[in-house]
Amino acid sequence: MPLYVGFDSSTQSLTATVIRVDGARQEVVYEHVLEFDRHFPDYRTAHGVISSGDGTVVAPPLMWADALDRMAETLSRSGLPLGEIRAMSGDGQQHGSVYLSAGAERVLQTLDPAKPLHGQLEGIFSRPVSPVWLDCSTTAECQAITDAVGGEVALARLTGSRAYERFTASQIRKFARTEPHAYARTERIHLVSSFMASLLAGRHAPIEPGDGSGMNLMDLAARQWAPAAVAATAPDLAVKLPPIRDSWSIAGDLAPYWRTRYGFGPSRVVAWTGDNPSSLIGLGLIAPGQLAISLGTSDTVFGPIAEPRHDPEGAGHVFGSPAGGYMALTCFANGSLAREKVRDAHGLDWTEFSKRLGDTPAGNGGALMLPWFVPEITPFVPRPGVRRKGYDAADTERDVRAIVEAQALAMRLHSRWIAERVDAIRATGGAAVNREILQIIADVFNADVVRTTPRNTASLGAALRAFHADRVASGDPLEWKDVVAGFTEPLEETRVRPNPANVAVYAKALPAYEEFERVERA
Ligand code: XUL
Repeated sequence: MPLYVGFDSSTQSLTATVIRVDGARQEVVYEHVLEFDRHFPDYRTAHGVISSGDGTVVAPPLMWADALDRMAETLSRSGLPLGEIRAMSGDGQQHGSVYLSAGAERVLQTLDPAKPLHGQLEGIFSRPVSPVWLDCSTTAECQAITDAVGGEVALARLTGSRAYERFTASQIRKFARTEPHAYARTERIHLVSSFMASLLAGRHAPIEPGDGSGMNLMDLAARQWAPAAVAATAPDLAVKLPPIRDSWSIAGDLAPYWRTRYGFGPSRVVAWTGDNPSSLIGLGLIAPGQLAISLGTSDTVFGPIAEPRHDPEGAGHVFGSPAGGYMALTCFANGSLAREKVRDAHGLDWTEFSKRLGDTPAGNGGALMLPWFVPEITPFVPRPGVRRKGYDAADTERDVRAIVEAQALAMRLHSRWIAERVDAIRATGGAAVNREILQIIADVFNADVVRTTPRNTASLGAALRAFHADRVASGDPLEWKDVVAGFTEPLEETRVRPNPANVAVYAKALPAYEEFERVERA
């Protein structure tokens, strides 16, 4: 009974998904979530991060390691036959970086299975915190890198994105400038994904092209480090970066620590990717023309594309797809936390929030909001501030509809470059359980919205990637469509169809929203 494990080390939690693939039978046999704030209060995070108010947002990498240790313990008590696990993989929140000192690999190789992980890892970090994707403190570094590489267009052509504050290159540059000694002591810079894979494998794991393309450092076409971008970022960076390997490469066998302490077998550890590329697989999006919307801490719109086409407005990204080829993505920082802020401001629960959406008309009588509760990535709005037009913030009905319509209109506006027309959108993330939100998305995009079995699509994608890579490594590769078959089909009962009258309303609202956004950003 072959089992495969996928982990999702996302902003707010660590999830594990275990799948069984047995001839014609495929099923998810286990899923478990550990929330960082709740299960690891000693690290004092809020929503998984620590913000210092000046745009700097970090998280303690030791907390992620601690969570992996706790998850392994939970798995060991689950009753699953751990010896049947053939391979494990995972994904991390994208862009975050982990800084390790010389000697870190030796520590990972020789962990004492009699003791928990966190006490043994304290010395391996040359920087105790990891900057994460919510950080927007590196505008000056972005400019310097852009200039050195020959401008925005040149950088976007080379790496898939213009310079972004949260992308790893500008974060590394800031660290090298503000803490030159700690930077000099850094032997290896990992992404969240490759750091977590290194813990499992007991050695430095590679970076793969899916997550590597979230750094402004990878040559997207060659799927290798881009020397011009590396040189523009920080001194001696080339020797500090892990190698880039195929997404299905094996980082090693599971390290003795995990086997002795928890009773795992000699499972293969497959390179980890980013949470969005992993969701792409977990949603079964393996061919161009498909589109997904993830309603999570950040909202993202993404889909596979055949060629590395670029967003003419420069607001989107092209990443490598872990299935080969490319994926396009646009990320909105004001996702579920912004929805929650409106919900809380009016003292509602989610059921009451949805009821307000159900009771109010499409188009909100012309009322509009720009939902910039925190600095926004798309469009780039470094100084947050919510704008309202045609209504008052105290108007609960209008405010609730305004936030959801604003988010859907912004997604449509800033994803036109990915797919001009879409027939069906796959919705995922926590808020995808809310049919009223999905109805507004269906009406704004004039497309059906469907869901797959509600579960964490990123960790499912990681388990499917482990399955795929294990078959490749065993010399018995499977086509991607056969890898995802049975796990990612849309659920017909979740289909939300566009309402033609509302589609017409939003066709008019879209240019009005675009203009409001343009004026307020000017
Ligand atoms: C994508 C992005 C976020 C993070 C966290 O570019 O910054 O979606 O991956 O989910």
